[in-house]
Amino acid sequence: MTSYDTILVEQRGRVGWITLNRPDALNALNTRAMHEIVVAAEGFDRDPGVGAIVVTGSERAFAAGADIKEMADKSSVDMVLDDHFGAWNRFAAVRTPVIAAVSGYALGGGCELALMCDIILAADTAAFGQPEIALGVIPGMGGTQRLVRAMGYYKAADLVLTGRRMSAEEAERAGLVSRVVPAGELLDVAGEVADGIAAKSLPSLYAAKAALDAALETPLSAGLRYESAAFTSLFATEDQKEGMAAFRDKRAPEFTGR
Ligand code: CO8
Repeated sequence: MTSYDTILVEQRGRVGWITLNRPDALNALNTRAMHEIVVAAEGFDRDPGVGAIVVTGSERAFAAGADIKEMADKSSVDMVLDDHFGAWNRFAAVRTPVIAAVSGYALGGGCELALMCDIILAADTAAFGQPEIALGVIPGMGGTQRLVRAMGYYKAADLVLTGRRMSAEEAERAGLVSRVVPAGELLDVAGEVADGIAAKSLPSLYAAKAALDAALETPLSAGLRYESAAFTSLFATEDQKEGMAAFRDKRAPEFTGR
C-alpha cells in the first residue's frame, strides 16, 4: 500500500479518486505531488477493477499551478534534468478515462493538469488561466499545445499572452470545459459521470480514449483508419456480444471486460 503526502487516494466502486491535498499552497504541484499523482493514476490504470479516474482539488483551488517557490532558484539545466515533462507525459498516457472536477483556481500547471484529462467538469466558481507570462516563463505542461487544440488559436493566445483568467462559463463557451455545474454539486456530478463511464466495457473505453487521442495527433485519413480498425476489433469481444444482446433483450448489459 503506497502512502501519499500531497494527495488523498481512494477507490469508490469502480472509480479511482485522486484529491490534491496541499491546502496551504492552494494545491500547487511540487515535485512530490507530481510523482504521487502519476503513481496513483498509473496504479488505478493497471487495475481492471477501475473503469474511470477522477482528479479533483478543494473548493478554493483545483491547483494554483506548479510550485513557484520550489522552481524559483532553478537553472535551465536543473529544469531539463528534473524532467517534469516525462512524468506528466506518463499521466497523460493513462488508458483509463480521467475526469477533472475543477473548483476554484485552475492556473498554470493546474489548468494544464485538467487539460491532460478527458472530461473537464467545472464548478461555476472555477477560474482557468495560464499566468506564467507574468512570471517570466511560459506554460510548460502542455498548455500552449493543448489549449490551441481545445479552444483554437485566438482564445488560447489570449490566455497565454495576457495571463488573464477565464470564468467557467467562458471556458465552457470556448470549448475548454465539458460541463459547468453549481459548485455544491460538483463532486456528486463527477461521481455520477465517473460511475456511468466505469460501468461500460473496459475494452471499449480503452479503444474510445485511444481513438479520441488519435484525433489530436493524426491527419483525418489516418485517424479514420485507426477508428475503423479499433471498431471492428471490438467485435471480437464478449462485451460487444453482451452489449448488443442486452439491447435486443431490452435489459441492462453486464460487461465483464472480456
Ligand atoms: N506555487 C507555490 N505556492 C503557491 C502557489 C504556487 N503556484 N499558488 C499559491 N501559493 C501559495 C501562496 O504562496 C500562499 O502561501 P503563503 O500563505 O505561505 O504565502 C498560499 O498558497 C495562498 O495563496 P495566496 O495568499 O496568494 O492566496 P490568494 O487568494 O491571495 O491568491 C492566487 C490566490 C491568485 C491563486 C495566487 O496564489 C496566485 O497568483 N498563485 C500563483 C498562480 C500562478 O502563477 N501559477 C502558475 C505557476 S507556474 C506554472 O504553473 C508552470 C507550469 C509548468 C511547470 C512545468 C515543470 C514544473
